[in-house]
This record gives sequence, structure tokens and C-alpha cells, in this order.
Amino acid sequence: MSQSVQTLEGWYVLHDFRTIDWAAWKSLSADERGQIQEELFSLYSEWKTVEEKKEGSFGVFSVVGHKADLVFMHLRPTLEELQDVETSFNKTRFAEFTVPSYSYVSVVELSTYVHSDVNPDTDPYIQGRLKPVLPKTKHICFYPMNKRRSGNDNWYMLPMEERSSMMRSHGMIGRKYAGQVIQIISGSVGLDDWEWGVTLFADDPVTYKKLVYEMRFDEVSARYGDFGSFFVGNRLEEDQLKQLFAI
Ligand code: 76R
Repeated sequence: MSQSVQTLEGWYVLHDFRTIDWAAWKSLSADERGQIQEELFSLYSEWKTVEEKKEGSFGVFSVVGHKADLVFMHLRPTLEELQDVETSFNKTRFAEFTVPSYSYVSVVELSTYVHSDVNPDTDPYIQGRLKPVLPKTKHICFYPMNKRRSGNDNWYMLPMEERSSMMRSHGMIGRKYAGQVIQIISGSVGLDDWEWGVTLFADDPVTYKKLVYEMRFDEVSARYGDFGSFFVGNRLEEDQLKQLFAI
């Protein structure tokens, strides 16, 4: 049996994708739409407070294309708290005007393929990556992925050394994009349908294309990467959400 790799876990993550029922939304009076938004924004300000207290984080984004209209990304220390966030959204009146389109449950993960000597439980950099405040970039890109297990291309049968060396090469490519893309890798083995969620943040969406394309040529992605659906979106601050809701 190959040696597995130690992983560090941080906050739990929910990517909650919703499609807006525009016909129902448009049929409301302006007053009703206003009240419903007020209720939603009071929840939004609770999420903000949680983030300020460093007890979690969140981001709201529009999704471009037909896969969804909105994605709410939430991070919390426990799965129970994550569930509470989802349920309190579902109890809002606004939720009645949305249809769930996709969701993804995972936990922020750092693997130890690339070694460091620091104590992960106290190191501020590692702790900051495990319990991240979501970057306030203009765009988000999310997709789930697996490492392949088929025939001769079975990641999980490879010796530790080979996997480490491939992950080093992966990290080197990633590092070229420092300052342009921030990635949050969350593990979902045993939690959801894929093995990882990849969430990328950037101000220029073309950077997603360049980074993901460059990685396709790198062995760990070229030979061992299997990918799910890609979602790309635009960050919505309160004002932009209001604009989106305006009829
Ligand atoms: O944690 C670190 O930054 C150290 C190096 C590193 C690891 C261990 C790293 C760096 N990644 C790691 C692990 Mn990554 N990453 C992806 C994708 O589309 C694709 O081809 C793959 C999707 C992208 C775009 C990306 C970006 N990475 C992982 C793992 C866990 C693997 C395992 O345990 O087997 C996955 C699934 C994964 C996937 N990676 C980086 C990036 C970027 C931009 C970096 C550089 C980060 C930086 O140095 O700031």
C-alpha cells in the first residue's frame, strides 16, 4: 500500500448555488421586493459580523451562464454552524424565489507534500490559510475535481516520492500566478461527490484560463486530474446585489 499524505483541515465550506425565479420575483410589488431584500440584507450583515469576529467567512457572487444565478460561499468552524447558515437562508422569504441548482460541501485542506518546519497549530500563516477570510477579488471560479484511479493512471497507487515530486511541480506553476490568483483547496473525500473543491479568486478572469490551461500540461493535472463543472462569477457587494434585484 502506498503511504497516504497527512492533511491539515480548517473551516468547513459550503458552496450554495441558486437560480432566481425571475418570473415570480417580477410579479411582486416594489414594496414586497423591498421588504424581502431588507430581510436578506439583515442576514448579510450577520454574515459580515461573523467574518469580522473571525468566526467564519462568506462571499456572494453572481454566476455567469445558465448553471445558476448566484453562489453563496460560506465558511464555518463546524458542520453544524454551516448547516445553520444554510437553514437560515432557506427560511428567508427571498429563498422562496430561488431554486437550489448545485451545492458543494468540503473542508479547507492543506496537504503536507511540500514540507515546512513550522508548527501548523500555531503558525499564523498556516492558520490564516486554514481559516481564510475570502479574498475580495472581483471574480470567483469554482470546480470540483478528482485524482484519477484508472488502469495505469492511478494516483493512489503511486509511491509518496513520485506524488510529492509532481505536487512540487504543480506548486511551482501555481506560484507563477502569485498576486494574480488566490486558491482555496478544500477536501471533500467522504463529504461530497468529488475529492476536492477548487475555488480561485482573481480580479482578471482571463487569469483562470491561463492558470488552468498551464496546469493541464503539468503531469499531475494532465495524467491524473478529472474535473467536474466549472462555475465562474462576479463578486456582489450589497449595492451590486441591490442592482441585480432591481426591476
Ligand atoms: O499549499 C501550497 O500552496 C503548497 C503547494 C500546493 C499544494 C500542496 C499548491 C499550490 N496546490 C497544492 C495542492 Mn494546488 N491547485 C489545484 C488546481 O485545474 C487544475 O489542473 C487543478 C486545480 C489549481 C488551479 C491549483 C492552483 N492543488 C492541491 C491539491 C491537493 C492535491 C493532493 O493532496 O493530492 C489539489 C486538488 C490542487 C488543485 N495550487 C498551488 C494552485 C496555485 C495557484 C498554487 C500556488 C499557491 C501559492 O504558492 O500561492
